[in-house]
Amino acid sequence: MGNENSTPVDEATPPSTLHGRNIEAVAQYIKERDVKNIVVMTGAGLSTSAGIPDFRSPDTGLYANLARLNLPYAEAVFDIGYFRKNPLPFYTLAHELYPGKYRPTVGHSFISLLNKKGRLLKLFTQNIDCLEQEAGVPGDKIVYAHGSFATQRCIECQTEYPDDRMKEVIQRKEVPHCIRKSCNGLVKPDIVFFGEALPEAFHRNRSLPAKADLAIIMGTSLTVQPFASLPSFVREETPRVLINYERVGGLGSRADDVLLLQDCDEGVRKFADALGWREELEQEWARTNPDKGQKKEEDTPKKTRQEKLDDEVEKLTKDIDTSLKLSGETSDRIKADLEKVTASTSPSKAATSPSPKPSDILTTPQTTTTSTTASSLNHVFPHLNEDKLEKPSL
Ligand code: CNA
Repeated sequence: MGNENSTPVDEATPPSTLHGRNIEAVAQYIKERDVKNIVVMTGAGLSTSAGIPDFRSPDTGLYANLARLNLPYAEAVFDIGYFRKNPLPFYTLAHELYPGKYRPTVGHSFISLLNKKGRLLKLFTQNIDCLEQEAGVPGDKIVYAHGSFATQRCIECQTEYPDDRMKEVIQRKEVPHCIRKSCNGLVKPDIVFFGEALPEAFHRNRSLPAKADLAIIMGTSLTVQPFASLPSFVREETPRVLINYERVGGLGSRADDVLLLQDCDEGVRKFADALGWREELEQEWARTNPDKGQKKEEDTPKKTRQEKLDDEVEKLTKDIDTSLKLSGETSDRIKADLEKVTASTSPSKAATSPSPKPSDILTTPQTTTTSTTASSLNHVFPHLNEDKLEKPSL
């Protein structure tokens, strides 16, 4: 992250750009100045109300639950080395997370509405669920910082794989191979795995926050670099709005920062109320395939957010558990392969992820714990290690 001071600004300090440090003042600023260059930055928290668990939450996060399974370590599911040997766990997960299953949230629709009103400069998302596009945000307005399921290619010869075939293969829970018969390499969605570079689009666009007239940050812990630095490149006098359960990334330390420490959907509704856009927001959201997700919940007894996430995680872990019931022979082969992979693990990975002891691999079921690495997502994307970052030149 940038060298930004993270001390919350004194309540008595007057904002320099806004009339007040609240969402009504931000709405007033948008209207009075006819603000058109809004940059939005999002993370997993924007999609949790759609039923997609985040990765790291101690009990409901995917990693916490994957750790109970026979993977050598939970993050192996996104490890390119492991994927080459055993792509099945990833494809089981992909079957669950594949776009089209979940309904976008009101938060996603708020971003689409910003775009329809000609006020969205760019959306930077860390998410891989493509719900932004499903909500109506055009692809050219989105920077998928960690890639997405939108495209896929052979990991050997890089030949692109057709979208319709990918959908069919994932629905059948199969593993796709290169369309070039002579190659037959494994196909993988363009999601950033361990040891892979960030998409070129991220680097091309990462100076945009400095041109923004307003930044909105939603549903992210701002722990993954270099994404986490983006808000610090917003100009000092430019208002920044954080909508998140918790204060993150030094937001609140500037005079024109406005914090809505609450649910993303509630926060954007409050924002829309202040802008006088509430009805349009609800209409925008109503367009997002109401037969999926939330609609069904209206017909069934109401579950708490926690219960819904628990259900989703349990279903997912059961599916993966089933896929991973390996025969003794396969298990031995993978164990031997993994010992080789472990031996050749890159230094950044080794530094951030507890290396499984060969004797633990595929033999010792891991308990669900919040490891110390859970406080940072560097273990998810070790190549994003802060030390290795080039700062955007602004
Ligand atoms: P994170 O580190 O899990 O942080 C999520 C943040 O959102 C936390 O600060 C939570 O308190 C907050 N939060 C969770 N739910 C809500 C809510 N409903 N309203 C308000 N705040 C909420 O996730 P990040 O995105 O910061 O981490 C980056 C990783 C997670 C990226 O690489 C993603 O690819 C990855 N991820 C993506 C998805 C997805 O595509 N939907 C799901 C899980 C993980």
